[in-house]
Amino acid sequence: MTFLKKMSMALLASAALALASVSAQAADRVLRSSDTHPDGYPTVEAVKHMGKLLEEKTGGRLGVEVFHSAQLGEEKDTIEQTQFGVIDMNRVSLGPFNNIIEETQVPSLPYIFRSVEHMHKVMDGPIGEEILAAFEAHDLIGLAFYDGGSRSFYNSQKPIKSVDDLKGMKFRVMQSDMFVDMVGALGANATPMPYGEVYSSIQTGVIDGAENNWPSYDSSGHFEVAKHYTLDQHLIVPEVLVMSKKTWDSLSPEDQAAVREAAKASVPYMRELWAAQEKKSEEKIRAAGVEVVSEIDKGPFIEAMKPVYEKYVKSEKLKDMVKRIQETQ
Ligand code: GTR
Repeated sequence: MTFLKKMSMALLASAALALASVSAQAADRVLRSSDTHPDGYPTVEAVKHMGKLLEEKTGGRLGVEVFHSAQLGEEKDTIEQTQFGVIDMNRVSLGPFNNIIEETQVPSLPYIFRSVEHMHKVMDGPIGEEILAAFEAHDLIGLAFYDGGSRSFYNSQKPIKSVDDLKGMKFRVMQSDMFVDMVGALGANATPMPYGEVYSSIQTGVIDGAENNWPSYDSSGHFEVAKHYTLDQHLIVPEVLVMSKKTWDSLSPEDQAAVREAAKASVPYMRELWAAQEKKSEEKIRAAGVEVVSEIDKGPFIEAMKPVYEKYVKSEKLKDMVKRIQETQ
């Protein structure tokens, strides 16, 4: 090897080291947090912000590094890894928790919330705290809820203007039995599938479409292959930031309190980013020529969801929670 080549390799190696130390941040202990979304997405930025606050609160004892873009895997798998303590923190939709933690089914019920404001009111109050507390029995600590807007159907075939138009179509849903039944109740077929497989599955015609909010429809690129979006807004499902109980148990009570405070303090920041991103994504998608059906009678959609409530809201505990949510003004 020539001297010059050796020199340039040494330079490269030190540049890589410098990069690694920058991304590993200045904290003594850096917690690894997973997110399926790309860098810059509101959830990713909110957890980064939470990490900064945590570093300040703990005088540099703890920090957070966000592994965005599903670098650590798809949501269902990263949830298991977080339960095992392989991943310290995770920002996920409540959907993939539905099959594991029954309390998460309630805020994931179709049309349970009248509006995003109603969802905030519920999740910011005692019902939200009860749901966060339910994670602990499953080796996770629920820290805070983030926004996920409202989710609507998009597809590659035709504009959907009524429940009838959905008949026989194939949609991807998150890995939750309740969402499979939700799509079934509308007369369509559901395929639970990891988020990362949706684009190619629509492109190759394995499915006709999926359902999501404006920012995810945008950042996933799904709008490029599914150009019909119907704002039926069947779900206003919150997202959640959790910590592995293993990691939690290794922290001092003081640091545990700092984690909780930093997570809660990142919520208003997230909501601001979210509101701005929703607008930006909607503008971009409309400008790209997507056909958006926004005038739609939601009545028949809501009516069709009755069997889903009957099947999933069975125990007294869940019935009571649904009732309290409906009564929340
Ligand atoms: C997004 C959500 C992700 C993921 C995704 C999906 O809106 O933020 O956490 O659940 O939807 O549909 O898989």
